[in-house]
Amino acid sequence: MPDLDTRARAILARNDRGGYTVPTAGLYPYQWNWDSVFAAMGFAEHDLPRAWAEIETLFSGQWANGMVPHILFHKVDPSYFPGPDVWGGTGPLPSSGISQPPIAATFIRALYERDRPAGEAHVRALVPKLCDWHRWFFDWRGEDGAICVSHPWETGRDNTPDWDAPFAAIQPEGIDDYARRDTSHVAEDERPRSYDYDRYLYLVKIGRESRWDEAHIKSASPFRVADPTMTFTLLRANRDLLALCQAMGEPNCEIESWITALAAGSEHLWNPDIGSYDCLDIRTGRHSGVISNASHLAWYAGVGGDRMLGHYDRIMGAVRFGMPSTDPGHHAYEPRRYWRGPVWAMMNWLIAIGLAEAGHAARAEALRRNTADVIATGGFAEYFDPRDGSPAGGRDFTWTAATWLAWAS
Ligand code: 2M8
Repeated sequence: MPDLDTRARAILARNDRGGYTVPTAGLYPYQWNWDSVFAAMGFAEHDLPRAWAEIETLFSGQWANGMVPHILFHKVDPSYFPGPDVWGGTGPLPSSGISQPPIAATFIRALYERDRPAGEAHVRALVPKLCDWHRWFFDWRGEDGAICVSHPWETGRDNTPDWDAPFAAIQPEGIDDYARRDTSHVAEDERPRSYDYDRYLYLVKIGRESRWDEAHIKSASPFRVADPTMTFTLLRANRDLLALCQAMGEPNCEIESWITALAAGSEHLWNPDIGSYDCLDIRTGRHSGVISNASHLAWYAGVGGDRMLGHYDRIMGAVRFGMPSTDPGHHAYEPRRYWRGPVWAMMNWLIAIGLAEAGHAARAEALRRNTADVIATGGFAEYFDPRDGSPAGGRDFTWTAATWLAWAS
């Protein structure tokens, strides 16, 4: 659809701040980690050098311990809270103190495959950085091969019902008064509740006050949850990183051992009570009992065979537009509230990559068409109501435009 193509390219151009894109003006005026990777794939459709620049700007914020932050605050903008002063990041650029789903290696590989000669120097420079970042996950987020988060924002699925039980155990004491900015851009009932924000800020305070001392956070924070988004994207990313190393003539057995550990660790996320992958609270040993869109990333990680197929077909059959971020059959499902129900186009893309690779080409293609329909219906919104495709959250959204250009269109 040429009109949508033009609009999508215009959104990328409008959100371009020179070397990096913002997810959308106003609501998110900084560079976000996984948003930038999707943005790069959108740019790659018409401007490959700009795609590489996006990734390189992201890695310019990498910390000495290997962590690649979830937000880089290139230019302070009061339209977003919490900003750099609240985070107190200790890296080379003003940044947050946590990371985000490590999808970069996978899509760096895809950029490289588009044009190997043009990509070679970029890949050579990025491979050691990717190795350092992936090692950081093992050092500080690994639990028996499953990858944990120290903050919900690290998964990118900020207010999924997966956090409801761990959050109920947190008393957010001693947080300063604060004023949210998100609800001045987006309707309150499409965003997390104040209850969640209090806990988000309490966890940021623990990190900031320790100067992001990961050993302290790992032992002292009340929140440590193993998560399918992180475990599955890192497993997949390591396979792609290994392929990049091999292409550069630098085979790396450390990565092979990570792959083995993550494949075994994925099993800890299998909840036999619901027959699905979900989150595992390391502090209590309890599963979340939530089937989310991240549960369906098992194919993307190449684990579990077709264990999720029954749930996949049931859930896609229950909504007009899928994949909802929470199973509509779950009591906490809210079709318009952010990560508690709405459809996220870029998650669909990741799910479809996995489906196609697992031999489910028809389902992958149906998901692509369904995603194209939801974008044609609701525009380039941040997320969509699974019932009617109506837009929710931010508008003119970078990753929705990029997902359109690189996959859905
Ligand atoms: C959302 O998260 C930020 C915090 O990181 C927020 O709500 O303030 C999430 O959807 C996350 O996955 C995404 O990367 C970010 C920017 O689009 O927004």
